Amino acid sequence: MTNSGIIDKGWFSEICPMWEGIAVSLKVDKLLYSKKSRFQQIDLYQTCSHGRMLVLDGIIQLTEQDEFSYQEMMAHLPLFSHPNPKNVLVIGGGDGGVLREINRHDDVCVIDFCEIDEEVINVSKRFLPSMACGFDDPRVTVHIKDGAAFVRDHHGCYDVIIVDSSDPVGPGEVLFENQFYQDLKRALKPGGLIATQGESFFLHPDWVEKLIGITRSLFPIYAYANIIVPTYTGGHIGMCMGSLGPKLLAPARTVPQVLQSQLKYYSSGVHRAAFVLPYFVEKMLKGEGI
Ligand code: SPD
Repeated sequence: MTNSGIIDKGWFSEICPMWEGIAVSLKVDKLLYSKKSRFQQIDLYQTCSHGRMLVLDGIIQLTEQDEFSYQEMMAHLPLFSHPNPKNVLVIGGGDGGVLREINRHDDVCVIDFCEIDEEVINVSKRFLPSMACGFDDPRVTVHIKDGAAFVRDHHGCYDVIIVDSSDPVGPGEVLFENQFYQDLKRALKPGGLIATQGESFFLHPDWVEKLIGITRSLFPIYAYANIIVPTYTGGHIGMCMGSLGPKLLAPARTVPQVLQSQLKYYSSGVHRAAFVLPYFVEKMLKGEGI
């Protein structure tokens, strides 16, 4: 195994110690790009059935075929949970998919976008133009920086912070620590909220329990949402949310029809449904163990 994943008889398999003994495989046609950046191995495949696929350190980040579910939920669920989001920070997500979705919100005025690895942005602009299409929006400022350091230096600035991180192996590890969450809270304006990539309650309940525990200890309102993503191992991923005011479980505003018509996954019904969780996860939310 290399940190590019495994290729066998034309199939890419996502083998990772974080989900021992289970893997998603996609038949691939061509490796379009493969290079180690300062931070990680970046691979871009043409798959046979799911369009192009971005892989970082052997882990699938997205495929063109189903990326919309993750990117729409990571953007619209937190933004529609807030009554009036004007200032938004995105950490990670160098492919630009979450940014594309945020840009659909006309009322958002300032979007700070902080990504540690500029190469991911460059590769996405070159190979994933349908995702990396929002960097030139005049509201967007791109910061090539460590997200943890960036939030440490910003106090009381944002209505919504979205952390589109990779998994807690490699450069994303620090984004799963208590200190980072404390810094996120301090970077919020009064009434602000955060949404972070929250892993899978089937594959790593230990991580989910840790993230929920941190959020519960820091925020008066917290929640955990489920997102279906067929090409992530386990078929889904979660979003951890902490709020200084907004209630989270339902949209705080009507989703305008013009915006809704541009989406494939998010809707006000999906917003509410995402928080309906299996009983064992409900117990984790209450701190009653796994
Ligand atoms: N296990 C994969 C988690 C990947 C989360 N980030 C995806 C980036 C898409 N914008």
